[in-house]
Amino acid sequence: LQQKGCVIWLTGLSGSGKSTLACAVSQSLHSRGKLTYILDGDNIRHGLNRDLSFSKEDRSENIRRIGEVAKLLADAGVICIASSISPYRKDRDACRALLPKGDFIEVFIDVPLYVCEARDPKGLYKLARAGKVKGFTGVDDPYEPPCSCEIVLQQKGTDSMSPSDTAEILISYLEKNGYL
Ligand code: GGZ
Repeated sequence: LQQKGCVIWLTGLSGSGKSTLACAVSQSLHSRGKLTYILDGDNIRHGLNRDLSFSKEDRSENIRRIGEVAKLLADAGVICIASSISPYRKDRDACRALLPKGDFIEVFIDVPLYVCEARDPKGLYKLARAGKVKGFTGVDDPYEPPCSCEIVLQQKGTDSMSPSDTAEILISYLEKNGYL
């Protein structure tokens, strides 16, 4: 196997477009013959992490486990794309510390809360505002943006970033840094 593994860590609010971007990057890498794997927070919470809630402690444990699995995949030469809110800086930094320098690529999907809330693809913001879902990130639970990360994808205003454009930014980063 000639491939060097790494972890692309997508962090951002619910509805910011993490899963869509993860799919776009993954497809683009497949078309280049690369092996990828998406660890999607929402999916993993149905299996490996189905015992975890959205409390601060359980979110940390969620991220810790995803970080450990991502590390295993990267060790095996896979380009692993982790996509979860991962609201706490400390938890993301702990995942970074599991990997050799350079192999953890943190990407902040910086979409304003009001835009995510307007999209509300699953109606969860609406439920959170109505008090029917408690502790929802951005509404009544914290999100700590990265202080320094490898890539910031910033959306200004309400025009959505195109997934193929943002995927291309990540692909270029991988190329420049010797992962492709
Ligand atoms: C945030 C929640 C919550 C609460 C359910 N807070 O947009 P989605 O629906 O598909 O993605 C969200 C997902 C978040 O799971 P993560 O594992 O990424 O979160 S964390 O990294 O904070 O552990 C959302 C849904 O689960 N969801 N309740 N209270 N998001």
